[in-house]
Amino acid sequence: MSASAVNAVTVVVPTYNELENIQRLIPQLLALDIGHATALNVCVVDDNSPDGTGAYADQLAAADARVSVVHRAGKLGLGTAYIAGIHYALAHGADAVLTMDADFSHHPRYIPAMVARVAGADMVIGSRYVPGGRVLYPLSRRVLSRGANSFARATLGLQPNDCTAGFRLYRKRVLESVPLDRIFSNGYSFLIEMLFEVQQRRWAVAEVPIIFEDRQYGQSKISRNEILKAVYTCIRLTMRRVTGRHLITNTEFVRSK
Ligand SMILES: Nc1nc2c(ncn2[C@@H]2O[C@H](COP(=O)(O)OP(=O)(O)OP(=O)(O)O)[C@@H](O)[C@H]2O)c(=O)[nH]1
Ligand SMILES: [Mg+2]
Repeated sequence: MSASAVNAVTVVVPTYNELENIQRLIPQLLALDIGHATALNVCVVDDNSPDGTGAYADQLAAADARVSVVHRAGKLGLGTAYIAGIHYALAHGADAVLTMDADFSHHPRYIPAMVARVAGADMVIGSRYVPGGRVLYPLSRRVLSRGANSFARATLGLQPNDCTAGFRLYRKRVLESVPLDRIFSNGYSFLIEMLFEVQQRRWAVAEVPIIFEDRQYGQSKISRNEILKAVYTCIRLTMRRVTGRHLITNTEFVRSK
């Protein structure tokens, strides 16, 4: 599928108790140079964080029209936070949506390269597992992450090297082609299921190397049973693959528009 540069990127940042991080992250995002022809907006999706992340994001939004905040009543999970942010971004003029963690594991310094790369692709992954990419994590987490990736790739035939990364840039047409509200997985499972849907539609997925660093501020929110959910997601999607349910491809989708 032919591609072109994107004009308006919205960075969706799901947050739960990330005050110290968004104080640093959002100014850095707003200061990024992603090319003069491309606008960058930020959408924080906050789940009523007890540490006041949502209220702080509101202050930033009042000071800069490029920032907006989606408030949800309580901790409803990362997967649905991505979906809420994606819906908001598409309804407000984005032609590409970038998702990232708030805790600097996904460093904003990689965003210009991701935006440049999407000019020749439909989706770009900020990838730990391509040459030039790395993970600065304790060994146990590295093993877990590698294991999850290998499992998802082996069971679902996913092609990218990093299938569980939340650092992703999607073109609008990709997001519109996927039934977002039917994806019920959360956390890592959401990321696997979303990539499965994208690959099923044969969108062109590129990877840009990133160095993934452990968070410096705040605490992890991903629970251990995410691992079980991710395994279940792979089994469920494998069943779907085996039963051969027909899904329209990207070209059919674009033609039908
Ligand atoms: N809105 C919202 N954001 C969430 C939720 N759970 C996690 N997040 C955010 O999603 C991002 C990823 O969560 P992390 O806790 O960093 O998960 P992780 O990177 O696997 O864990 P660490 O490596 O320990 O940081 C962060 O920006 C979180 O604040 C949630 O239920 N709702
Ligand atoms: Mg993190």
